[in-house]
Amino acid sequence: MSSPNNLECQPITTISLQDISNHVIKFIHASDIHLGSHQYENTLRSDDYINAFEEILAKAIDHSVNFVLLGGDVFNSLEMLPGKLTNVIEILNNFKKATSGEIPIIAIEGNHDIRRFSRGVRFSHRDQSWLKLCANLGLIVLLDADLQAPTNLIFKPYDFEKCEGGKIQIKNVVIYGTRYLGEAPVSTLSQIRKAIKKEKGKFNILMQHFGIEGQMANVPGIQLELISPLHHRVDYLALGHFHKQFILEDWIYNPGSSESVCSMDFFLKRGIFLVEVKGREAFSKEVQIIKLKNRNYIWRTLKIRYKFRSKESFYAYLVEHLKIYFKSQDIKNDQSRDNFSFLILKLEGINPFKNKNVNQKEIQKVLIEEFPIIGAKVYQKFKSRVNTIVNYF
Ligand SMILES: [Mn+2]
Repeated sequence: MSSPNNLECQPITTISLQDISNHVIKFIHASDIHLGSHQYENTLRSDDYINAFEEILAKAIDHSVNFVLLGGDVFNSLEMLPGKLTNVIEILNNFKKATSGEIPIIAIEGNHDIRRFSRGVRFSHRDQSWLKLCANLGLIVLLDADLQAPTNLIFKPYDFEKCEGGKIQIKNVVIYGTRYLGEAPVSTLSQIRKAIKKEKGKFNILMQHFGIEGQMANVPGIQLELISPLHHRVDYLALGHFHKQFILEDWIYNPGSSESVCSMDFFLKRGIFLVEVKGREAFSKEVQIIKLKNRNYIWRTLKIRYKFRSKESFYAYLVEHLKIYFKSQDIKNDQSRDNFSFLILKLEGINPFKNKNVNQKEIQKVLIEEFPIIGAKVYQKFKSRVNTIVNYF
């Protein structure tokens, strides 16, 4: 009884609007979230990674996207504190509820998700991950190919009961993905290329976890010309791995890590992409770069020119130097802890002590007590003894 009534009540305009919206697809592409990371063994800092993940999911809701892509290294390692994992599961559960399960999160495993080591044990296979757990709980779609299978079976459609598969179609977008395939998966890439179907009216996305040579100095990656053949079948290559953001040739996209995972990351361009694909057969694409809030950092270099009688006098000297800097930047102590920065302090020049080394942990404690920071990393780049002697003479 109710359904004919409903049909009668449905205005024609709704149908035509739906028809148009079918040809616009929006998604968020993020990567390298490194959940569970404990940068500099700092507990407060570990929440920043979880906050970044929450921010990404909030943006997915704000922009009413059709799906979210996570290009690997979603977790930092197999070692994860139960409390942090519970947080992540809760966030995923809440997201699923808030979106009535209509915004799937589609992920692949990066090298960090499937590390071979845990608690000093080396595994012979990389076959377990927290992402698998999330997929088995029905909270994400985890894509992986069966590279041993014949070409037409390499990417099986995602099976929501078995929680596995290598591809998933959402409207007219087909998303293919595999786990991390090593530093140089060149031969595997041609296998992947052959297994991807290029069909009229379908926009193909391939999710991979590798870097491209030359995009980060001294970090190995695949040569761009070896990836180019993929473009015949792939409209959008969704990468993860390099923590620095890059876009190449209008089809290769790497958002960079969501938070900085090592000190160098603080200086890199990083964020997420909000992508809109329009069209039925010929597609047009708009990619917006979104910068996440992220923890602020302060980088200071201090040259030590003389030796100190006691560690107390050295610490007092450090605090004095930094106080001047904090004052000059108008950074006040009374702000909320959410706004506290992370301090990276590089000590250069000569070792301030005659017969001992600087105690990192003690300095960190002094600095955290004195300044509005959540943590501090102190690098010591003192001249070697030989150099010091040369300087003195
Ligand atoms: Mn990573």
